[in-house]
Amino acid sequence: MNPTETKVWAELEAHFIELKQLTIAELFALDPSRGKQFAYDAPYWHVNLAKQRLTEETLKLLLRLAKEQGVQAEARAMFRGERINQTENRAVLHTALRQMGGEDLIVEGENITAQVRAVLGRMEVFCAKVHGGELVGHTGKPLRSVVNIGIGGSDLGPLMVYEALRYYALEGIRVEFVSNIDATHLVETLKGLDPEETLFIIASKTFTTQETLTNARSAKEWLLRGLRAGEEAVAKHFCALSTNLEKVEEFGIAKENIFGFWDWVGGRYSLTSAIGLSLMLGLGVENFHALRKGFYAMDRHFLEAEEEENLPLILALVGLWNNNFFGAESLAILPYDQYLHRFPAYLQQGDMESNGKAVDRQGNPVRYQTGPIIWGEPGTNGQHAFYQLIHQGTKLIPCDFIGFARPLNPLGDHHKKLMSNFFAQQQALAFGRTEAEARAMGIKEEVLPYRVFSGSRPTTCLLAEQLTPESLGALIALYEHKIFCQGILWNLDSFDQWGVELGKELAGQILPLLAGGKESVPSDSALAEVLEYYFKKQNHE
Ligand code: G6Q
Repeated sequence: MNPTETKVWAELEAHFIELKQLTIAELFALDPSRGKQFAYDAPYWHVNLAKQRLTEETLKLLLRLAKEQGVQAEARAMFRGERINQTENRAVLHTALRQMGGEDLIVEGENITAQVRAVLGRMEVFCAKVHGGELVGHTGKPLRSVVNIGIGGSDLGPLMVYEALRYYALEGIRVEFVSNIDATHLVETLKGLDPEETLFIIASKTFTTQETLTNARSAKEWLLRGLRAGEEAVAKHFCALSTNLEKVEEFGIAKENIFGFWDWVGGRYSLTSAIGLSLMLGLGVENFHALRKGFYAMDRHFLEAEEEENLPLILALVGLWNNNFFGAESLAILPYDQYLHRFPAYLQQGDMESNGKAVDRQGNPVRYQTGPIIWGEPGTNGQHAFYQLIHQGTKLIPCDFIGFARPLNPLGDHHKKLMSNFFAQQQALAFGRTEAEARAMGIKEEVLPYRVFSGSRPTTCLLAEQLTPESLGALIALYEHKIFCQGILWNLDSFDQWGVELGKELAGQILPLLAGGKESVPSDSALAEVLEYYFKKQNHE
């Protein structure tokens, strides 16, 4: 059912009309204890929602919405392996990838847990051989550089986690990521790498993605040229992560170097599958499992916690409240930790590819807002750039502030200063600065209007003890399940991505034009016009 058709929707609308009159400052004045009231604990994470524009009544109504939409029943269906990805007729089982206890999961007669365990086992053996120097390159040298070639879901997850957990990276092995079809990415990455010591991981679920295959072929040429070797060297320097074993073998990758996964793993949810091989190689087997442990802890919380305490569900409802009632179009993700610098980009895919949809699960166009625009950068950098618009612009931008109590690099008072900014920004956004306060500070009348801050800009505070593989895994799972809940609340299929497929088709149509191999007329006059310029400049005219 669409959310707007639920019984509680009209009540939410009526409640909103009343609540929107109140600023966050007024909400605190009405109930000074709200700081405690809206605090939540989930594995590894403590979250405070008191600086959101809501009351207990809001959450009560929103939880009724979740009930009417059957969010928890749908969650159980996902964990059980029902085919909830309707448009692709697939199960959605990324949670099975990190299952660390309990009974084996059997779906449609297949032991999913055993399959996952088998691939993880092969990955571990492979990593042990690389780390121990047993697996060597064509010339007998140990493999010290790993280049993961993939894009989208086969890149962003491992790249984000590798950056986030760099502190824990193994010494003596470096991991690089190449995704863009722009040759610059590959060329710049390969500079300084020694082909004798380089292992390429070709990560592609379908093994048909233009960018990845083009980069893989060029990497192969670079390797064979560098080694002055023939195709036989490929077996020692290439492995593949894919569901399409046939296509991988066609590429020439040895069978024992192929790590499979399954159609029930969505690209953007795949980092704990074989797609995480670069992580296991770069961070070590133990850290990879610690990451899975964090995921698993949040999975259990999501599955078992009561609705009122269920953090992914609560975050989803608050997001919907800002999106569908306050009309917020975006959500800023602001990690106060430099290691998390790719986290907003990773979430951009996770959220926008999942819930950037305008057709409901019955195939009808939706008449309400769905997924928000996700963006962000680490703090405090963003404070010196785009926060101006969040503080004083015309748009309402809810923000998630993500921080840690203990730094990984305790240097002087850096962390105290970092975190004082973290807390201060949330306070400033909530309470702003009134005219009277500005005047009392001695601000001159002529600039007073510019020095006033309306406040009442909603923020969520997410805190963990320290950035560890476990807390990172839990954080990712928290957002994954939040996205899932919102998909159900908005009645969307969060697990297809036909927009991505369209891009893949269109690039294939224009390529022959650019390659000059085909006499074909561009289908629109703007394209014809820019192509004229493009070809002229290619010929230095
Ligand atoms: C993710 C999307 C998309 C996909 C890439 C790469 O959920 O489906 O980002 O991961 O297009 O696809 P392959 O892994 O098949 O190369």
